[in-house]
Amino acid sequence: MEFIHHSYYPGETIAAIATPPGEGGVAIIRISGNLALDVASKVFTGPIHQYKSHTAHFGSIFNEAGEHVDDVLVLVMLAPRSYTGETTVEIHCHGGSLITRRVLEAVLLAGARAALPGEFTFRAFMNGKMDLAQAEAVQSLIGAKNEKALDAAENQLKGALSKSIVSFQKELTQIAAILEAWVDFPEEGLEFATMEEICDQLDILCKKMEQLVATFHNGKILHDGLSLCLVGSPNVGKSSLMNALLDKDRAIVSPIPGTTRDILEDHLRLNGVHFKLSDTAGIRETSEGIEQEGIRRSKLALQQADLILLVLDAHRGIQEEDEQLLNLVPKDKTIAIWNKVDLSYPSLPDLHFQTTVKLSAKERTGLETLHDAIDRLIWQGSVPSKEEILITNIRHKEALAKSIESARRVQQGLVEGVSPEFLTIDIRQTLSELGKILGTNVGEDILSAIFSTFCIGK
Ligand SMILES: Nc1nc2c(ncn2[C@@H]2O[C@H](COP(=O)(O)OP(=O)(O)OP(=O)(O)O)[C@@H](O)[C@H]2O)c(=O)[nH]1
Ligand SMILES: [Mg+2]
Repeated sequence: MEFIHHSYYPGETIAAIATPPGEGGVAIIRISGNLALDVASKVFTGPIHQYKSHTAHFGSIFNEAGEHVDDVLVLVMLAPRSYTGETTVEIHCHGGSLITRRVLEAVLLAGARAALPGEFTFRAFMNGKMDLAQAEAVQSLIGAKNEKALDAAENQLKGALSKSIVSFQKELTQIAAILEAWVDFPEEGLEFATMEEICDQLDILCKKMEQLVATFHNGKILHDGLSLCLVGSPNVGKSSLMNALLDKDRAIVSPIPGTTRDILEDHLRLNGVHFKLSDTAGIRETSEGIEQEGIRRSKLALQQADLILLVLDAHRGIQEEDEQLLNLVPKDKTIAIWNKVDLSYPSLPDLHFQTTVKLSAKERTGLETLHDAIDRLIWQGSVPSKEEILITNIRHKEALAKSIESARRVQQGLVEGVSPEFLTIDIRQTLSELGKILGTNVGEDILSAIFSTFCIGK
């Protein structure tokens, strides 16, 4: 792996196209570093060094050979008032991919180095413009697939998560100081706080951290979305329901059992959550090779799904193939669906699922009830509010979990009368784990792993 650190010299001037590839109205080439103005002045016709910070100027770009490349708008942001904290020049040119590349080439020939993925945000982090949790929020913000994920990313970028981590650190630092005082001055140390007081304080702190970790369930749903898998025996109407949920004619529907063979996937958004919806081959005993393979894939998809929609035919009632499926699906993540209720049906047996929904995929009735049932099952009654601080990142979750573990060790140690010398080690450990979330105490490998997932130009 190429470590972003290896090519990092503070202030070195970097450049990249910041807008997505392809044609567009405008494209932006971003230049950041100590020599940003010098580099830009070599390619731009106006007196860049004389421009005030945060002003825009019209002019032309010429390349090294003196050829006119494009007429552009140039934006100057002087250090430290820029995204990276360094002097930054943005060139807004016409949005054709060829023009944009030519402008970038001219800028690189004028002395800038091509930026690595995420290098602008990396600079912002290195220059103290944002901590690591905020830098990661930039990526989540760009990648947010729904409104709730966007809210969570915005909160994180504004520093809501960072603030709670800092407040945990403050409290722990105080406790660490008291424990260290005990080590150095066993007599006077006890004047600062009693052991019971520290135990209580640690307990409250751990509970707060535990509450934050518990938001990861919801945070992950918002950040990554969920996989939702339609399963059932042949002909019960899985593909019809796929089409009804997507509100388009996505899958082939036919009265012949065994129509769907491959797994069909599509994206679905329900109440602000992103789902990967899969339609699968109807599961039954068969000797036909292709169908067997389809069924093998269905069973695999069923195991991997976050949520299962088990489709049953209300008109036909439960048959042996359905019985087998009813035993196969994990009940806690399955919604049972009686389909075809537009036809006549006998009284339906209780299947002992948390949720059972009656609908008609063909007539598209009862879908609202299914939406609500999905919502209830995923949020387990606690839909996150707009302001709630959510952990959406596994790295943060793990660091918090380790912090709690070592903080609880300190608490236990106090109860058992362990010498404070040993406890200070654990409390330092807690602080260091929390620091990882904000980006202190993290190694090059972690930084590289984080920033390499960014796009070039961000
Ligand atoms: N009356 C009625 N017919 C339905 C309904 N849903 C599906 N069907 C019919 O049932 C038949 C099978 O539907 P599909 O959606 O292809 O069923 P499937 O479960 O995907 O079947 P396989 O892919 O073969 O496993 C078709 O003739 C559909 O028109 C419904 O809600 N009501
Ligand atoms: Mg089908």
